[in-house]
Amino acid sequence: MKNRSIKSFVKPYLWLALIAPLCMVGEVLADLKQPNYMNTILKEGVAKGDIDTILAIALRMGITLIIGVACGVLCTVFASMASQRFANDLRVALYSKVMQLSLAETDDFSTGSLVTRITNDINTLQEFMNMLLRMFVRSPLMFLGGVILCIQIDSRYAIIIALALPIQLMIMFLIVRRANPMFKDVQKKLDKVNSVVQEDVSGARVIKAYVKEEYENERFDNANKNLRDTNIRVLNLMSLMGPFMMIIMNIAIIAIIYINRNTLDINVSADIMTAITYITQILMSLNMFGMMFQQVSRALACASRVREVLNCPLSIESSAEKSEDAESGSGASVTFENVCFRYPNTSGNPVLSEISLDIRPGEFVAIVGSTGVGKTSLLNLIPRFYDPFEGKVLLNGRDVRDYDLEDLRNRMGIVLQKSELFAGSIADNIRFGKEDATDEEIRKAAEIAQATEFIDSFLEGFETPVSEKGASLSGGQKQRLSIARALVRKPSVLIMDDATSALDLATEARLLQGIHREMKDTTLIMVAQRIAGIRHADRIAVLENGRISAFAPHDELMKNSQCYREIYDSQLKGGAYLAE
Ligand code: TTP
Ligand code: MG
Repeated sequence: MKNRSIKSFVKPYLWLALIAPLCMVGEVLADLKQPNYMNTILKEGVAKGDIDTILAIALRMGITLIIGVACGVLCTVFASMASQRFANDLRVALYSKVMQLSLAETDDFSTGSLVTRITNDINTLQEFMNMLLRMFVRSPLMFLGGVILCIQIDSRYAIIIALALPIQLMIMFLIVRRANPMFKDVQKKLDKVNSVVQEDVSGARVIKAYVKEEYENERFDNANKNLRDTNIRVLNLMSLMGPFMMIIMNIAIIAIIYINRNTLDINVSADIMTAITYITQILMSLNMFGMMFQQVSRALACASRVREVLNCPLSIESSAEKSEDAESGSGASVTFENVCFRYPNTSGNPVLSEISLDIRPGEFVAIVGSTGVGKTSLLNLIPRFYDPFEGKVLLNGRDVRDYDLEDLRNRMGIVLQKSELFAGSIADNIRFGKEDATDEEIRKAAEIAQATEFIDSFLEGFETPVSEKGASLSGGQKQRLSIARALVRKPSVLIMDDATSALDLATEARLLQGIHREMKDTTLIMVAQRIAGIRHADRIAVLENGRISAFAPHDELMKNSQCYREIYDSQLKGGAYLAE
């Protein structure tokens, strides 16, 4: 995938982005003209008591005002259209990139930070663009226009401006320089707040179980306080700008009056008023510069964060080619050739070393081993959740890296160790495995997964709503739905990671019989803790210290593998499972 700059997202709306500043020019010209009219009213009208002139100029003032306001409204409309559309496109692109990220990258960014980037950071960019199209045009124009028109009234005012500007600029520079790093900090603190919220909301059950509300509240409070304090510090700093401007402005007014101290009549007063208005405009627009710098530094911080995700290289990339061989339904062979694997950004002993396995199409292979030995990691390599750093994984004799990623994963039914369901009905959740599955297929998959019994006991059957993350179902029910979701796609390879742990032995046995009967051709790779369920597997791989120590049918392993025998003894002879 080629890298995209943030600028490229502005391109489609360039014409909107050009019209908006043009309208702003109109508004500024109108605003600059007003003090001039005021001056004429005072000099020609009020001083000479000429009501007609007053009315005529007032009318022109009114018209100019209307034109100004109209230009202003149009500018706002175009600027909003451009910035909202730009932000929308960027958000969509960033979201789809986040969906593409490999697990290694999502782990790295953290969920909270990804959410902040998609929401808050892009919002900031949107506000910035809006401001860019309006204030960034308004301030310099106001400034220039004000300076020129003010000096036109009396060239001596140039001295006042020349004295006031450097002081104001200096103050602004000092403030902005201190504020800049704080903005980066604010975004980071926001990440933290989002991370805590995310973790706590999704882990609410555990928090309640351990009565950790207080502790978690504190953790959230801390994150939140941090954010608040940083925000307040920045705002305090920025708010210094206003009072400073007022002081400078008042000194400037005194200076103007001082220059005119000997000739204070109505004509001069009119000039003074106009000059004060212009000076105010000049200083105000200068103040806006300050705000703009602030926005620029905020936007830069956010842009770099968005870019980081947008152009993050994918560690798992799809190979372009689609392969036509073997339609789903018929089993596929899975081969591990000397695979070594360790998680990205970790060091030390690899999780898996020199794994070689040759799983035939349609075979039922079980993987056993003590907890934490790397069973899940081994399965993760087949759908390319991660890539091995040495060796190859092959599907139907072809390196999984040579498959189109979507095609590769579509050939598999994967039941993860932790069941994840989504909000929706039971049928929706099963249909997640195959979008166009008929009701018939869904029921069939549920039947094999031994789920119909409990589904039918619900009043609404397959239409029973499942709450977020499947919270409304029992662990075993969730597992069976996850299995049905994998079965409905009639995969070539069915991967089950300890997916029957919450089922009793009899249900597990019926499930495996069902799969064996209905999906004879499917290759089944199953991690299990309990030997009772998998003793009839064609072959069983024993994983020890990240290596395969034996790979044979049950009877043979009983004779040859000490590790296997130990597991068997601990479970059966020890009386842990009396079902045998
Ligand atoms: P797993 O492969 O998860 O071990 P397992 O599936 O055999 O364990 P269980 O029976 O409990 O399900 O983990 C192997 C090692 O890899 C373990 O030390 C933890 C580590 N690991 C990571 O560092 N990152 C990961 O994302 C995972 C899944 C594991
Ligand atoms: Mg596991």
